Amino acid sequence: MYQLIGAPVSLYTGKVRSYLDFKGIAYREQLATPQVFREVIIPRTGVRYIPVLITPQDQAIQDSTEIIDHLEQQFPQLSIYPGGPRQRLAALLLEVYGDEWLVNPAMLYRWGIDENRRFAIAEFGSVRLPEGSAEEQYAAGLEASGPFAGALPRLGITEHSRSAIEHSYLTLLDELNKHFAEHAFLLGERPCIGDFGLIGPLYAHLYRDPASGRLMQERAPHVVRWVEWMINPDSNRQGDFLPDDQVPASLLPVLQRMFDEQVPVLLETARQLQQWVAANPDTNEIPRAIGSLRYRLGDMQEERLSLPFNLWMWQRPHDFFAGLDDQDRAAVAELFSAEQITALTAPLPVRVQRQHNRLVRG
Ligand SMILES: N[C@@H](CCC(=O)N[C@@H](CS)C(=O)NCC(=O)O)C(=O)O
Repeated sequence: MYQLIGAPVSLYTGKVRSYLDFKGIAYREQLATPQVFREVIIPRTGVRYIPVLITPQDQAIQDSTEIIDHLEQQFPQLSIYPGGPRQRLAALLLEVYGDEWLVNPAMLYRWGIDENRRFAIAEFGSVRLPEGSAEEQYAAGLEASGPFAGALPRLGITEHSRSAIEHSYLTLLDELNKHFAEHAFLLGERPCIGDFGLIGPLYAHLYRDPASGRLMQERAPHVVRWVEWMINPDSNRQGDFLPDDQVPASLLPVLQRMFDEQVPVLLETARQLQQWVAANPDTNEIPRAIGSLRYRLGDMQEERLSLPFNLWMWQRPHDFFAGLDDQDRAAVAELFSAEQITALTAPLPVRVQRQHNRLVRG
């Protein structure tokens, strides 16, 4: 049987769990306790990330996207990758948006609101010290969560950027609420890879942390309904993507938001990676951060680290578009603006790949 190593508080564990449940794949969930880190995660993957999937053949896979793509090959029925070029591209983009950008509101709301912060600390503690008393767990949670809470400024989540991140998130909730009032999932009656990208932050943090959950209930009940279908899939609800490669108009503002907020960061990261490679011609492994950049939300600007892993995710929609024939490109151009396509096709002079769970030059 498959084993999913992760934790209830973990964003990317939530993404994979939701996928396993949707597919009806039998698995056992194992809490990523310190002992499991020591005995399994670190020796088997060489890194300290969750989730990790252990397959029945005893393969250990880290990274939610690699796990899902591995399982898609084993369980091709009810594919989460739509066949049509427009739907497929929208799905791949929204996975990148959820995985690599909505982490910002997720982190801000978790660590920037006392009630959520206390809840999360207790939850971290229950993973670190499953048998401990509430006080022992809280103390352990304080220590275990330190690096996560401490990462906010490096992600550009500061007092200066706070209200712009809140505004962006609340507007996104309104946009998604309108969409999910009409559609079960992003692209119709079946979740796509984009739904699984969004569910990470929108479940583990923004639904499950108590103050964020109340906010979502009050402001965006259709988003709550979507989260609940994502985390508790009903085997009777196994429909299809919308016909004729349709991407509903209600998703266009969400895609535009990604192009406005996140894509400039991705393109600047690609530029910095080219410089980094020129300055480090003999180094194959790419560090987690290669410098810093200014990002913009509305008229707010703030500094954050440039994280080349983002480009590994961005290569997916980028390469998908690059591989389309003229007819499919024309179909995509009916949905995406010329500016969006220019951004999507901006060259990626340095390719990245993952090798033994580390990012290296491709
Ligand atoms: N891209 C990875 C990200 C995994 C990740 O960042 N997991 C978090 C927990 S949700 C973690 O383990 N962080 C540890 C760290 O950042 O050092 C994936 O999709 O699995």
